[in-house]
Amino acid sequence: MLRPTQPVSSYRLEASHQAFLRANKVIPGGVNSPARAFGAVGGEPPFMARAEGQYLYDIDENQYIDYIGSWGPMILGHGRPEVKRAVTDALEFGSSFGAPTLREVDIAEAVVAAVPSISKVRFVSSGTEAAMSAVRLARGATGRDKLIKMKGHYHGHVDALLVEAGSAATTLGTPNSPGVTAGATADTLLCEFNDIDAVRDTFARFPGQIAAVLLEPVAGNMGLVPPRPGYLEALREITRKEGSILLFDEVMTGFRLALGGAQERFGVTPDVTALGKIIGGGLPAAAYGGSAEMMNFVSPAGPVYQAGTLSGNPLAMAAGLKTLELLRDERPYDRLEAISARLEDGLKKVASDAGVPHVVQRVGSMLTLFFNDRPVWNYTDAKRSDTALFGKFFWGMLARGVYLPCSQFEAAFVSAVHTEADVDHTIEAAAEALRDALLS
Ligand code: KE4
Repeated sequence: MLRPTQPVSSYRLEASHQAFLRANKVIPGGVNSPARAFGAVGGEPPFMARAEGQYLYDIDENQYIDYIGSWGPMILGHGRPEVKRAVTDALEFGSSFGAPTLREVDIAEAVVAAVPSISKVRFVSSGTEAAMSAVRLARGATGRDKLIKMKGHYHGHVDALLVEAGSAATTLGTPNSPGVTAGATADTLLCEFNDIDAVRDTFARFPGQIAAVLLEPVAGNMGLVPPRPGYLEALREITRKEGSILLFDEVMTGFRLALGGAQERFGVTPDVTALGKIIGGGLPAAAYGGSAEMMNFVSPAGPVYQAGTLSGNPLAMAAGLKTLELLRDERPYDRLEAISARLEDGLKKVASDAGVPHVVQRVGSMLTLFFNDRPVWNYTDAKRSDTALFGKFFWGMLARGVYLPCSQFEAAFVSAVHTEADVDHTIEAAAEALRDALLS
């Protein structure tokens, strides 16, 4: 249950502060991923002690309604008993073998049944690996070197894709990270998302040289930015005509926007799909897949090399398979739509009543409140947002027990166990937090 939140003035992060000091002595920035570092909002992150359902509890025993959900995986909420049991049962047989197991086949068959573009799938351990391997596959299958990437889209931290990347790469203002060599990105061509002419022009400039167009079909890493009507269809048509691979990075949208992901929701079928987050049910797992013909280029069936010690890890497969089975059987998508729409409407009303420039953008259970005076269709639009106001608003929400994504350039995630009462609390907190933010 949601506890009554304490007065904002009594919100404390003492234990977390001490933990952060300790962590900074032995971990860069005190975190194992910059997205958690609060770089975009200032201050220090709470250290979490435990999570249950839609709630997080930090080591100062503050309770939060969780709109991060581990950045996407926890669509069923934290600690779903069937998922926990699947992991503990699997653990009885061993945690890793370095040899094939039936669990990997079981979940591969579940992915093939769910995702329209996939007849064969390879599991890896992170979304970065999935996107990186999918790009290598596209280049290996076509014999072409160039790759079109969208500005503000994030595909993990592989060198070739850390170019005007979104998520924390944008938040921390380091879209082109030191250590990424010019050679590593020489074949990466950038287009604005939702600008189909830019894609056509790029193909005209590099005829026969572009292996793939890589994108998040619904962008979540510059805040939530949907595709313009017809944009995905046009990309499909252009890539087919040009003999280029359409590569959907559905690490975030896969199994979230529909069981079959954005490609099911929008009815556009890519050639290769990268998956992650939900597919591991909260444990480290990701994957990439496509037609049998395409995937048979991947070693050892074909020449494109890719490998991984913990790929298809039995515990992660158990958590992922149970999660996919529950999503398949329970189909929470209508409920996710309804509860997320309630949140969207409430945030719109709060921002309108406060008279602050804003736009709330949502697809399914992913949404972003942009402090921006016009719709956000691409990276240039997103970067016009009032990130200072967002930072103040974020802390006001945190102190009122609502954990939003700690950056204007991230999407919030609603789970199947968020309730109307949680949303109503969130909206009440938002009205107060925005009032205070505008006064400070
Ligand atoms: P990982 O390597 O973090 O598992 O996945 C990389 C990735 C690939 N593709 C998309 C569309 C993604 O959103 C991600 C990772 N998303 C970020 C959140 N914006 C993960 C959070 C983090 O970096 O800590």
